[in-house]
Amino acid sequence: METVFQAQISYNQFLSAAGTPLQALPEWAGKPDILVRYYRNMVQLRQLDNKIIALQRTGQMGTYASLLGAEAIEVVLGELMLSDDVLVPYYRNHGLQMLRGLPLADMLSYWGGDERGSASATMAQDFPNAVPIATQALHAAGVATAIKIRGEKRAVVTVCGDGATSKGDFLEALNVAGAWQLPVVFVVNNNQWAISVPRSLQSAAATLAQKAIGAGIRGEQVDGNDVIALHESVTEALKHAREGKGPTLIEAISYRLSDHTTADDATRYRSNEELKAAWEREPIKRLQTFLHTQGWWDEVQETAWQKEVAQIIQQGLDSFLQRPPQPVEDLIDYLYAELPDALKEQREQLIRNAQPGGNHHE
Ligand SMILES: Cc1ncc(C[n+]2csc(CCOP(=O)(O)OP(=O)(O)O)c2C)c(N)n1
Ligand SMILES: [Mg+2]
Repeated sequence: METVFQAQISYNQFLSAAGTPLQALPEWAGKPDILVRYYRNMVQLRQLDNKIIALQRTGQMGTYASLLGAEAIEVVLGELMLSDDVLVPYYRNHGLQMLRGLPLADMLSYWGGDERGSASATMAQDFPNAVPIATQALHAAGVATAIKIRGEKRAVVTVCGDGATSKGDFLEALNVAGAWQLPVVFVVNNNQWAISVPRSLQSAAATLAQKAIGAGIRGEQVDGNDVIALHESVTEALKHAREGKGPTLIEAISYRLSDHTTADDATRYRSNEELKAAWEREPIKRLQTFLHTQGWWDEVQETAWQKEVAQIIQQGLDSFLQRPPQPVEDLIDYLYAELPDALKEQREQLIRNAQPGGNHHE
């Protein structure tokens, strides 16, 4: 018998969990600018994440999907995607959306249940969050098809979770992206859990990256807590896409340090030991250690930045909390070009009920 095909999946890592280089670093990492920006952005996202959870716990925010542990993926994609590229995000990409210009108050509006948060002017090219699992992968393939037909040099980036890679939509998107050589980058945030389903039960495949092989596209694994490794992999994948050299699947190994959302309690299905071990590998501490060692960041800068971030967050929060409520008829107004009669009646009822003294039990 002869071997007709062989494949390998590589794993990319530069910084150990302890923040020490494991191999020679790329040239750009020999200077502080990008790495310090990564650090500052990650710190900002983490403080914001804590704040939003506190708001939810005090009844001022809707159900929220934390991005605790995914900060590195967010900041690297935010840095490397160009404004002309298109982001087709899922519900754990609000850090990335903000780095692409979504104002904090709009982001908070979305999570507060106000869809005006998805209609921000800065999101003219990007898609709104996909909550239905893996559907965004197909949307991304569609956008990439349009870009290819027009002959533009733009990349589409779509992100999903480990659980999403089991969905038909994801595999169909990979397949068409390979068949048509589309300018798209699929990033899998493999945070080891899909609500209460662990990665070990999700798929018998040794890596999720190898799903790329079946579709005939590039696929690799990268340490999703290591900004340097992510930067290298994403740079290469975006270059391929923009130059018409086809799609890439990047499996970023991370860990969901939070509950699935604020509606979940992860202590019911995963061990404290596992969580504790994951905190040893998280992305911020290791970069902080590296920056300290290089002399590029110190305690004084840390304190000043934490304080500045608190102010930025408070400003965004104030403008979110002061935003006049959405007109109640918005619930219906964007569903049809021509409103059916039954909904016309409901719309009037809604408006009447929303007025002070309206009969809320009608
Ligand atoms: C089509 C569909 N099925 C089920 C759900 C319910 N659901 C919401 S999140 C989730 C798990 C997703 O896990 P993963 O893809 O690993 O992403 P993560 O939330 O861990 O980032 C499920 C099943 C959904 N939103 N959409
Ligand atoms: Mg997951």
